[in-house]
Amino acid sequence: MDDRNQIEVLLGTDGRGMFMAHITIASLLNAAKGDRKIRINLMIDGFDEAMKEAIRGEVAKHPFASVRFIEVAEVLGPYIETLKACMGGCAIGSGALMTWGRCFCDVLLPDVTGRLVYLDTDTYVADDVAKLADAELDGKVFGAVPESTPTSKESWLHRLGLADKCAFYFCAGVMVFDMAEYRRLGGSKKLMEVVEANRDRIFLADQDALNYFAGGNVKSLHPRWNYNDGWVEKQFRFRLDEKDYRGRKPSEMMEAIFAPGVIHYQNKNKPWRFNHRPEGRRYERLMRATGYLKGRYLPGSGFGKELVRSFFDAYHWVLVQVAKLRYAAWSRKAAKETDK
Ligand SMILES: [Mn+2]
Repeated sequence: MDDRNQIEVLLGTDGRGMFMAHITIASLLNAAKGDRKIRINLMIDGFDEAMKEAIRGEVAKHPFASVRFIEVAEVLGPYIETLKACMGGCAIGSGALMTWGRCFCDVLLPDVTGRLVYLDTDTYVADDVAKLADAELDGKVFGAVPESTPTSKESWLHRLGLADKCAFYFCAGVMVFDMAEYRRLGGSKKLMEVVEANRDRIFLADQDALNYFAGGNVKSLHPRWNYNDGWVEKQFRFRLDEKDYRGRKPSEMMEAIFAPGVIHYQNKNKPWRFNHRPEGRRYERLMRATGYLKGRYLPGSGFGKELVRSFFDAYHWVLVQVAKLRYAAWSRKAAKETDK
């Protein structure tokens, strides 16, 4: 295997959120084809040796994978007050500032010069990350999926004053960086200048900052790479022959529903606690496999609740089948139209 072909992945967590990073990493390595080396670059803060050992143990199950730990406190330190001031729209938990680490990847990972895949730790990777790392970027600095945002005057682009400049506002939870391009455009140094200049408007932390920095220089990736499981229920709000639904192609949203590449648990209902979200089961299975769920039930659940959840599972399964049928009907219609 050739090192130049190595896939570089970046995640970040503090000690408290460590199990989430572990599960994202496990899902990613399980879904990888394994014909390319993968290096996990894990930004950490407040990690003890046992936590590192658990992550190393997971990675060691896969001969193609390696991991290195990167302390971020020192790099973020000089900017902490500025960064805190830009988080009005975020819940500040213990690890909230960690997400800023991705902006400093040019400094933190000096040896990464090609592509870098960034993943939030509230994700589950369901397909080979190589496909994401190799996504066509058309010379843009980032690849990312448009965020579901109102298309009206209240849109997030309007909030930031970017509406004339950008075709869409992207979600920074799953990103592909072109590192050479990021450095050429000034990287984290330039990004912090942008943050200083716009700090009254920056509300959603580094996601707003990255949208400012890019200013439209972003390739829109297929939505299956940042799949929100709520779409399976929202599918009836759009017709497949429409060009656009909140910045995305409806037909591609359907493809994401039945073949997600990265599931992003963006809603407030997270899969490590009991709820009725559609894509919780595979997360729960991996929690068991990695040893983070030992009892019979998720926290907050019990026999009766699990029974109700089974009905929701059946309902969600039906919704996925409906999505497949709608998509097949649309494909047939589209094929007929091209024949004419
Ligand atoms: Mn997230």
